[in-house]
Amino acid sequence: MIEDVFERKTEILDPPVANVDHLLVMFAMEQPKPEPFTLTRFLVEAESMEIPFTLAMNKAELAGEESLSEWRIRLHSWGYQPLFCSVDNKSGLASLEDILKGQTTVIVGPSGVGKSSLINSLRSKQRIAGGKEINGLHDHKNEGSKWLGEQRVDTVSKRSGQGKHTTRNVSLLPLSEGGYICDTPGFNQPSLLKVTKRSLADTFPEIRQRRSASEPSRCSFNDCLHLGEPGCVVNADWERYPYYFQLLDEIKIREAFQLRTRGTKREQDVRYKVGEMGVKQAEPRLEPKKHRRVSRKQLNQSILDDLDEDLEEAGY
Ligand SMILES: Nc1nc2c(ncn2[C@@H]2O[C@H](COP(=O)(O)OP(=O)(O)OP(=O)(O)O)[C@@H](O)[C@H]2O)c(=O)[nH]1
Ligand SMILES: [Mg+2]
Ligand SMILES: [Zn+2]
Repeated sequence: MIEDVFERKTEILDPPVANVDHLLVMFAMEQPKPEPFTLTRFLVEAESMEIPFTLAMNKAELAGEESLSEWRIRLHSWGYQPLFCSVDNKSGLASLEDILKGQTTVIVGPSGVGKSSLINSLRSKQRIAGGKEINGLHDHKNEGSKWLGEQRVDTVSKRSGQGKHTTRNVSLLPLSEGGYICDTPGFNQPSLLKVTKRSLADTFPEIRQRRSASEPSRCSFNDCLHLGEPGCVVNADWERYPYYFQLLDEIKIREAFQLRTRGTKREQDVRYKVGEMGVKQAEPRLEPKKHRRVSRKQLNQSILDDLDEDLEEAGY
């Protein structure tokens, strides 16, 4: 039953949730190990939401001191100060609790990193409290188990070290210190739908930093994409430059594709193909039958022919 509808002030897309104050991007130090390109995708997505976010690296107790310090330095060079934590030995949880209280947070990250485990751990206090009244909200008797129950967690796969996609739904849960946390199913490929080829550069702290360091000169061209244009102040001398390049490529293809086919916005319309020498290449995901049957009726045939030609020329 819908009881009230609030004005939409903020919105995130993956998963679709409105009126969020804060995003918690969670990865694990081990099981599964952080994959730098996937982590970059999550960071780019978080930056593009225009909502404050925190990066937490869980399962810190499984990683050696050396690996922790390597990742701390590495992420610092990307422009981030992650919070290392462990749901298992409770380190870092007090700081996280502090950050989360009083806000509505959505937690995102790959499957198996411990999102639901963290939520259970943070909410375990209020479960003991019995559930008569939490944060001024009455616990309706028949809702009690859902509102207060634990989120299901499961071990990561022994073979792959990846999570098993345990959480299937998005659910909003009250925190004992006030505020809400939204548990979400783990996934690996944020869609980056709010990012355009022009705005991508702003989602990389390394580029922002190089541009502001060169004030007031900046890049010679206003529409510089920092791909080695003359007078560009952003060099290629930073670790994630290849990722910037790869994401730009992907977004360019998506934009061209969206422009031509209109109305394919929520489709996963880019996929990766491993090409020569193992270099990954983005290409539009064409679902020939499904896509064409609808489109041919609606779209001018010549537009589709153009698209085919362009793709052919580009070698797809
Ligand atoms: N060693 C260790 N294991 C942890 C820690 N936190 C969570 N786990 C374990 O990691 C596994 C996955 O935890 P979940 O909470 O289900 O992970 P999730 O991120 O919610 O996964 P999805 O729901 O699939 O997205 C479980 O076996 C947890 O017990 C931690 O700090 N250290
Ligand atoms: Mg979960
Ligand atoms: Zn530039």
